[in-house]
Amino acid sequence: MRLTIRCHGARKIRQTLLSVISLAAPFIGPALWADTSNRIPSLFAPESTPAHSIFGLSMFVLTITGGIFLVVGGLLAFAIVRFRGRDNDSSEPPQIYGSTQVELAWTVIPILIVVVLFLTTARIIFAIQDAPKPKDSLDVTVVGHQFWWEFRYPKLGIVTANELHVPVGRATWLHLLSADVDHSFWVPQLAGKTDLIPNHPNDTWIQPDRPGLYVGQCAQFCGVEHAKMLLRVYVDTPEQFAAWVKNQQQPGVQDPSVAEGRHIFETEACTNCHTITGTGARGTFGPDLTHLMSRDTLAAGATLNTRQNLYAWIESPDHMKPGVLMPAMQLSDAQIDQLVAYLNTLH
Ligand code: HEC
Ligand SMILES: [Cu+2]
Repeated sequence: MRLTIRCHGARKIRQTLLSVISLAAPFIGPALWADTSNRIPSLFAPESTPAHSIFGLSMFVLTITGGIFLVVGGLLAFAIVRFRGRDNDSSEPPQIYGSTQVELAWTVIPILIVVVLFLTTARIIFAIQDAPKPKDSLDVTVVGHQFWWEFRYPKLGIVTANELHVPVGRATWLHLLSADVDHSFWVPQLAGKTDLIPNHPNDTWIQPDRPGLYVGQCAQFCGVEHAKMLLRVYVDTPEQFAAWVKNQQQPGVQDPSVAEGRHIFETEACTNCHTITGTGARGTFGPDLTHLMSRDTLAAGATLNTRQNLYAWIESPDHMKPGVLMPAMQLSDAQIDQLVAYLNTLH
């Protein structure tokens, strides 16, 4: 080993390090810690049972790897400064060939560290996977579609889309399926990622501690609109949840003042892809629209559910979500107006 690094002094290194840190800080800081509200999908603010143990494990791994970084970086910096080439010294440093002690140390210590990391990770994975399902847990079947989420509550007779409602403090068991390609269910504050794979059902579960809105995202690339396949989980108080269930179980309303719009809906191809209970529409290719107005967003979080956005969506879905699998239906402005008036009654 021969050290020939010529360095113009520790001052220069210190200056460079300081400028790198001060440049990176504004980006790293807010991304990891600034957020304590629950609107950012942050791994560092767990609010549900499996997410707590995943957070604990990440902290443990970060501490160990951070310690390794400090030791290795410290020794490296020390060697660079202490053994740097000096201007008045052109002699060759001592040449050392092999050292059983050092080689044993840098083989055995990393093996021990890897074994510890492996065992802790395996223990947490199995504890989450093998957790017994509580008797009072809520069952939800999640079906991934290009590019939206279908949520079915088989025991409650509810079908909805993109916005999952669950009660606080109770376990919700999620049975994950896919209608087309691979997707992945990921709400970082609630649980780890679990993939939705065609013909291979997976299960995961959440037991949130606090009511609120928790956001997530499809975490497996599934096509052109993967980025706009967002997830919203509403953790409701038991009363809110009961009221939500009661509303979802109602059949679609039949408001005679919007009969025109309903007629357009029923005679255009909308019915091939969408369901509205209480009408002839039974399609399952797109989201169930029976209680469309009970949702805050449209098209898997792509935009807010407002009258203008609904109009723009029906006029040209591709405009809002390029590559989406709902076609523009070539309707007149008056027809879209009537359709939107009808959809606005679906609470
Ligand atoms: C070929 C099938 C198809 C047809 C026909 C179709 N849609 Fe869609 N629709 C979809 C799909 C798929 C989505 C989900 C798009 C996404 O989020 O990626 C969707 C989404 C929607 C949404 C947003 C729902 C939500 O909860 O986010 C509305 C509203 C809607 N469609 C209304 C209509 C109306 C009104 C018509 C008739 C004029 C219609 N659709 C015709 C397939 C279709
Ligand atoms: Cu995706």
